[in-house]
Amino acid sequence: MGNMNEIFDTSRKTLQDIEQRLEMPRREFLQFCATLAVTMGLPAGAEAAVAKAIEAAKRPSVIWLHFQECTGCSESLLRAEHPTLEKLILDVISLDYHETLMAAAGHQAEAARKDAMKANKGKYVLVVEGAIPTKDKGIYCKIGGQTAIDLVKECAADAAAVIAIGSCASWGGMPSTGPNPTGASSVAEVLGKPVVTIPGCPPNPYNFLATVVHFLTFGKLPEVDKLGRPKFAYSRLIHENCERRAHFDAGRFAMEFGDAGHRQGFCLYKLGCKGPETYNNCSTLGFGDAGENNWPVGCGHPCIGCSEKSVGFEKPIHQVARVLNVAPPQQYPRIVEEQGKAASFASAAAVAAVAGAAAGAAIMLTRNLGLSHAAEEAERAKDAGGAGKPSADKAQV
Ligand code: FSX
Ligand code: SF4
Ligand code: F3S
Repeated sequence: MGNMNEIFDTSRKTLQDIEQRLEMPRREFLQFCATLAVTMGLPAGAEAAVAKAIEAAKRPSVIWLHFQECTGCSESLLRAEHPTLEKLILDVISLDYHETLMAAAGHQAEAARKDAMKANKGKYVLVVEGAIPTKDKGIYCKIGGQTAIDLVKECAADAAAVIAIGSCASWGGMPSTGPNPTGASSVAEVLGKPVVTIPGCPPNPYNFLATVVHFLTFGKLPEVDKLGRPKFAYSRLIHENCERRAHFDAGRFAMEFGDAGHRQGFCLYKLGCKGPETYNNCSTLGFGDAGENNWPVGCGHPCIGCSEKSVGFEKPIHQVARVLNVAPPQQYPRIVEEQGKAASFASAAAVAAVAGAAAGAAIMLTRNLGLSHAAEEAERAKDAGGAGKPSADKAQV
């Protein structure tokens, strides 16, 4: 894998081309490639391979279907600067069918989709946004006279890859919440086979872009977990890398919106933050280009677990989360660093003992959080003249 200098030295011409095509300075283009490489968790220097793939690859044809959703996924992609979607459409992917963005309508639009599918048979990427209603033979969502069920099956048949973008397409999302009158289902359920999923309501556009660019760079989709989520984005809990984690560990919590703790940026766990049971990279990546801390918790709102099935849109927003992992956050300094020699058995054992004690302490802390939360609730109910019913929101470990 090359590095930035190699790119500058050997590919000056192509970088100039790309500079003109994207109307962006090459430095910004390389920064964009570096951001995507970091998002994908690739080793240092990989941005060169990403840059080469973007400038050299034949733009893959992308067919983008919309079903039961709010179009927030497309909206969030439109907010992805460096480069803007418009430039990506022109340079990185060939977006041949997208109902919200295409100029064509009616029969013209249908013809564009069919033409693109025929011309790129077996090579196009199908992106699906939105859940698919399956009740009553799928009559609750029809496009051009076809049900969403038929449309997704037809388009998936000859696709090189299928990507479900957003929680709706990934696992049903908001349209599938009880009582789910339309039988809203995920793409994988309707196709009867696994697909790559980029959950989130909306998902971070960089996770989608990084997935597509991985496909361009390596000719295959990134490694995914058992739910089809790219591991580079969804293998860590939000809680593990949250900027408020030190407050959680120290027991400093906002108890109400606008109280002193909330104003001081304390942990939002007791306001129902679902970061401890939600796998996503929101706490490390942020959204859009509006600056630091641009994500729900960074803005002072608890994570609602929008990307996590059985959490987002299912658990009450103010119910406290299950704490799935009590290990210290990644950014905490490591106790044993590899510095050319292996740690001794004794030091490894000492570390394990300390880690065990820390985990135990954290479990106790978490249990106590649940108890203290329940006690506070009961106290408040008593003050308010209620029956003092203990809260059902007890943290479970
Ligand atoms: Fe909306 Fe997309 Fe949510 Fe769903 O995002 S932001 S309702 S995940 O399908 O448009
Ligand atoms: Fe951050 Fe929420 Fe975890 Fe608190 S509970 S540290 S706010 S993710
Ligand atoms: Fe959603 Fe929580 Fe991230 S609400 S956007 S998963 S911080």
